[in-house]
Amino acid sequence: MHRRASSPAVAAVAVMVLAGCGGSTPKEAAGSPSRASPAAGAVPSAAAPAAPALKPGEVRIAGQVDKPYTVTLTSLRGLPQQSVEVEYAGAKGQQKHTYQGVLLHDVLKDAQPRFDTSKKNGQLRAVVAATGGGDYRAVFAWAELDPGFAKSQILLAVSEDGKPFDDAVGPRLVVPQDTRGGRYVSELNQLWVGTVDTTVDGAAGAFGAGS
Ligand SMILES: Nc1nc2c(c(=O)[nH]1)N[C@H]1C(S)=C(S)[C@@H](COP(=O)(O)O)O[C@H]1N2
Ligand SMILES: [Mo]
Repeated sequence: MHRRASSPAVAAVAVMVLAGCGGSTPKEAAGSPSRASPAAGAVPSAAAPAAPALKPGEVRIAGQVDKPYTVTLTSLRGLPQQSVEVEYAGAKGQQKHTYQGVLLHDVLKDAQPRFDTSKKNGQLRAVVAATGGGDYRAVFAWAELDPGFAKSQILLAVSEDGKPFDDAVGPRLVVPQDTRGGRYVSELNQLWVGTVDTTVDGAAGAFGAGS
């Protein structure tokens, strides 16, 4: 059995798509009895359309994409599977597991991210924010999860060491290139894809453009 209780905050998290990640969490929170986070302070973006309420175990893929959609462990099991053996350090020491699941890249590209095609390698400006139980969140650069760019096999895992995750708990992100477990987001419920537009010292990064 997976050791994390399913979060009661899943539905609340669904309306928090663009809200900032509020409270700070200790680096190693594995010993804490509950990872549920308060929804207070979360301000839904005025621009965001009403978010559909997520059922336990559902993962919403949205953000700057043309086809937002929802996956579950059941739908993920119907897709091509990969298997990875990984090792990572966590609060409980060194972990070694075999995970089976679907490439994160496969799942995200089906949502048709809106990359900035007016820019060279527009997809390299994109990021993915993965949110799990307790509003735990980690960010990825698109290039780290795109097998066309990096030696990457980031998965939405459906099972750990041959044991399927509970349907109501949902998939776990598996990040073979990471040596620490921090981005192995459990009880995954949101994947937000977006392009980063930077403003530094009040200016867009256009210096040298056209030269
Ligand atoms: N939803 C969620 N996922 C999480 C965390 C968390 O607090 N909440 N902690 C992370 C951290 S810091 C680590 S080290 C690993 C621990 O994974 P393990 O339980 O397999 O050792 O889970 C990661 N995934
Ligand atoms: Mo950790």
